[in-house]
Amino acid sequence: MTQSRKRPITLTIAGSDPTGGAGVQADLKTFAALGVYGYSAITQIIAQNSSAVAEIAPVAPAMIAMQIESVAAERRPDALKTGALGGAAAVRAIARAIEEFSLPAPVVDPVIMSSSGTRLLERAGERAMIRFLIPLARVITPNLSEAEALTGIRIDGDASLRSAAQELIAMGAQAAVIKGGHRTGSRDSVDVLFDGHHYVEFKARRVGRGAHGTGCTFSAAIAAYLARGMDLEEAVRGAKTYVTTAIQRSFTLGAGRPILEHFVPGRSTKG
Ligand code: PXL
Repeated sequence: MTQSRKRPITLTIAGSDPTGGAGVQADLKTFAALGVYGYSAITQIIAQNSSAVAEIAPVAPAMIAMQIESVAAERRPDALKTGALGGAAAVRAIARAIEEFSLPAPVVDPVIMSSSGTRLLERAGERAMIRFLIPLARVITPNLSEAEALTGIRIDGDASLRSAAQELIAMGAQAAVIKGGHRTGSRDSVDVLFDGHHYVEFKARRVGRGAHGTGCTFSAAIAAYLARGMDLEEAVRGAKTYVTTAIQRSFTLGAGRPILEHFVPGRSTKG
């Protein structure tokens, strides 16, 4: 047996989706598809399918922190992402664990609602995210409504979108990608990356019809590519391509929203 020191490891700190379409399960499939080893720390167990959330059982904040501590003690991950976190105490425990174990700056997917419309982060959790987690972020990846909720800026065009990105940097994130997938009136889905200096737009033809787990998969792919050593812009570009292909090949399980096909080719080379 060999101990693979070279194999990149990515950690997801997120909620469980038993369909496997979103949450921790989608993250682990994304990591596997993109050639990185996956660790996972579960924040809430969610009884749901691709149509609706039935019940949420939050994991105690100390237990979330202990999961992170256990895997980080084995070997420190090369990158990490956060997803649905539940409440303020969980957000705080996670931020504290990231600092205490000197983990890499996280890709923060500020999940507020499930794609079926149930709250996965309490309002106090939003405030805790602004106070404790956003200041640690390598990049934050809100959709339009999450960007509006976190910044209080109504996004109705390019200027206000850029203002919201600036506000997220002012909160302490190193970079922000605001996802334009939910923007209406365009044939394209345009994501805007701002690193405090430059704006970069990532455009893809709008595909699909509201697949389940696209945000989870996008942020997981960014983390996977960062773990493989890409710079942020390349990681975001690769993640956008990956998620677009996964949406194009999506399928349905039943009456609910489409499930992504995660096992599609990603970028094979560095940088
Ligand atoms: O896409 C947001 C999201 C995040 N995390 C979990 C989810 C969902 C959407 O349904 O189930 C666990």
